[in-house]
Amino acid sequence: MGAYIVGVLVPLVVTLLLRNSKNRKKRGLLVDVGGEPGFAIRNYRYATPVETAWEGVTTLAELFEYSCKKYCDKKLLGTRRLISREMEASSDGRSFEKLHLGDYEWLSYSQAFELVCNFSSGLVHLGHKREERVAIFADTCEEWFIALQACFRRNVTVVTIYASLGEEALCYSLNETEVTTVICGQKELKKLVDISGQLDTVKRIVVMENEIQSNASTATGYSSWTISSFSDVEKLGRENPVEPDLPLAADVAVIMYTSGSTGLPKGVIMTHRNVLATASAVMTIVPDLGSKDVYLAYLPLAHILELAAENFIPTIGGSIGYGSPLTLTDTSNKIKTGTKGDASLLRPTLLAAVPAILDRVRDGVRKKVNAKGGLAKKLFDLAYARRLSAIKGSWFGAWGLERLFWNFLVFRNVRAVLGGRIRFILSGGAPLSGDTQRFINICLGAPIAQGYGLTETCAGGSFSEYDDTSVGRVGAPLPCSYIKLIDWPEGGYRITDSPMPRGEIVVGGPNVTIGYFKNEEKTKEVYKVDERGMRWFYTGDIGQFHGDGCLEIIDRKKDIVKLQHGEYVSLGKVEAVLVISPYVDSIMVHADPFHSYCVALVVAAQAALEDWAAAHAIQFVDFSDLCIKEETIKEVYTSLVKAAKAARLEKFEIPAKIKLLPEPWTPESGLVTAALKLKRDVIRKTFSEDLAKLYSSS
Ligand SMILES: *[C@@H]1O[C@H](CO)[C@@H](O)[C@H](O)[C@H]1NC(C)=O
Ligand SMILES: *[C@@H]1O[C@H](CO)[C@@H](O)[C@H](O)[C@H]1NC(C)=O
Ligand SMILES: *[C@@H]1O[C@H](CO)[C@@H](O)[C@H](O)[C@H]1NC(C)=O
Ligand SMILES: CC(=O)N[C@H]1CO[C@H](CO)[C@@H](O)[C@@H]1O
Repeated sequence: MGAYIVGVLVPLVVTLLLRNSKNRKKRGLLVDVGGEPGFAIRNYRYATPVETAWEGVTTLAELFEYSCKKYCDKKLLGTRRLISREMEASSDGRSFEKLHLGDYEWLSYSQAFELVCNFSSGLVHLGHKREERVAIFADTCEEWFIALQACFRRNVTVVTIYASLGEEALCYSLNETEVTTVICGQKELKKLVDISGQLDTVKRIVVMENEIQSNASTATGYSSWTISSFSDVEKLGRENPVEPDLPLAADVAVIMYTSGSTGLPKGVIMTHRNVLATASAVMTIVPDLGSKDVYLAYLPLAHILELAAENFIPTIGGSIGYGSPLTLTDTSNKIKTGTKGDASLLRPTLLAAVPAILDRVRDGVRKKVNAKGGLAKKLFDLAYARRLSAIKGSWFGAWGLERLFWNFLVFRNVRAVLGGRIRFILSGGAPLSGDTQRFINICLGAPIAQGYGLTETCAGGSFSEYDDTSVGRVGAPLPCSYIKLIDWPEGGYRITDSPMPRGEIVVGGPNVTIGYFKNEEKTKEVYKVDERGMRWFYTGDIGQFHGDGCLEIIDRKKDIVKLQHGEYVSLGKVEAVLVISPYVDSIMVHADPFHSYCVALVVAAQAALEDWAAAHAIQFVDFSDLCIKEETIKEVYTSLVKAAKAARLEKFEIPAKIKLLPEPWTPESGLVTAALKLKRDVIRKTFSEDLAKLYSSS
């Protein structure tokens, strides 16, 4: 039982020796700021907000050129070549398209820089004037990055649009920004063709040839548009080079349309200074960055977290390998059986993720372990429990010999799923559950830094540091921002609350954007400049500051509804509790101020419910049929109440009625955002009849 000696005694000694170092490090300090009174915190290392981490660099165009000149022959951009598309039959007889992808092929910094300069010149010859805007509408890929940098070198503002955005929103954003050139993928071209009649300002389309995109028919016959291929534009520029026309720090780099959870999208205006401040700040969070770092890029570039990450990786001489959520691991949906996923091939060291993706990784690992059962499961559970207590004990304990032991014995296989070299994960876009954070943290052996920020603050906001092992918090303010809490008496949150000050989160600093494009009214409502010239953005989120200066998000103003008898229900809080039920895939709680109780729409977890039905010999035609059965609803409801009780929800917080839905909510269906956040208004509209029924049948 040598393993036990290593496993139990060594860490015990290490933990005892280090007990004293458990005093919490101060990560955020009080700061005196102007504007509305509140409780303001700054990063402990920087007294004033940081604007750039690179001397003499003030724009993203300069930053890219600076990096390329520094790292010439090192690898910058890597893309997998498509070998073939194949149809594969799954166990239930349906067939799916799978991709057979080759190795990563790399462009060096010098090569990438040359392509950027060429494409930039090509745009000029295509007839694109610098005061006109370009839209990039495509999945994340190498061409996206090159096109972005090319536009920056001509001081051309780039409009970004989520590839999963609906037609209406697409039309609206292209029209509002009077875009003349759209750079898109093949499948996005098809979408554009469908709405071509409504696009008054678009003159040119540049289509990426990226083979991984589906092979939609190339449009012809739209005489009003000039359609060129990406390589044509690059060639045009190569043969007719043009001097760059570089922007200044205050020029607009990007207008980013956020897939807002309500109504039409809003375009957030970001200057070079804004994005640079964010990239500088991210630099300070990740320890030991260097040219050995490899970043796996697969989140939408239309998301600020991804955009900032891809702009800062070149500055450390790192490499960016492209992938997609559907080809990420060996078992991803689109990967040909027996071939490698992006992560296991690239073996990245850094990864950005949204909670929904990490949740999937966690569920995948759990499923695998449970399926194995027996000794493997026992060993996993033991290892997990040991690591958990070590991490909770102290950070140093987390690094002991035992860690090496369990990593070798148990977690090595889990780590291999993402290539085995991950040393840091950035999570943003939505709050990550403490459970997932711990799980990924332990299984991958890599810290997860959880960030909080909005497109409006240009991802600036807060970030937890690599040596902070607590869960559920989003860290201290970034070096580029101040964070202030202000009273929201209506919702019952005050900065004088005990044990922690609570209130609406307001973010200030050079990272705060100018406002919404062509929407002064909305801009005035949520952005304010104080008497000292500092710009503040009112987030509408509710937070509390811990004693060490770290922020925790506890609520959202919009998601708090006052019921008929005056009790406040925080929809997000209740959902976070109920989603723990194994029968729940997604859930939306709905509260109506004219009723004294709330109700919920529950997207049922198919596998779990079918297992239950099989175990209880319940007959059903298909899953939809199972979801309307009285006994199914009862079973799910009982499990929700159990979760609610375990979390000590109040009676009025527990939905009185539920409706089970068989179809999952996906970004394509428009019911959730690309980051899988609920679009409450859309869901309410879509299921308005069901909601009405839930209330009427009481
Ligand atoms: C960049 O473009 C904007 C908008 O066309 C313009 O106002 C600004 O002066 C340009 N910047 C430089 C340095 O020419
Ligand atoms: C496009 O914008 C113009 C004004 O900029 C407006 O008059 C027109 O109705 C818009 N078209 C669509 C399809 O939204
Ligand atoms: C894909 O596009 C190419 C070039 O346009 C064409 O030759 C090929 O037949 C297409 N493949 C499929 C599967 O549609
Ligand atoms: C948009 C914005 O707030 N810009 C500010 C960025 O920070 C510098 C200096 O801190 C200010 O001069 C800008 O006004």
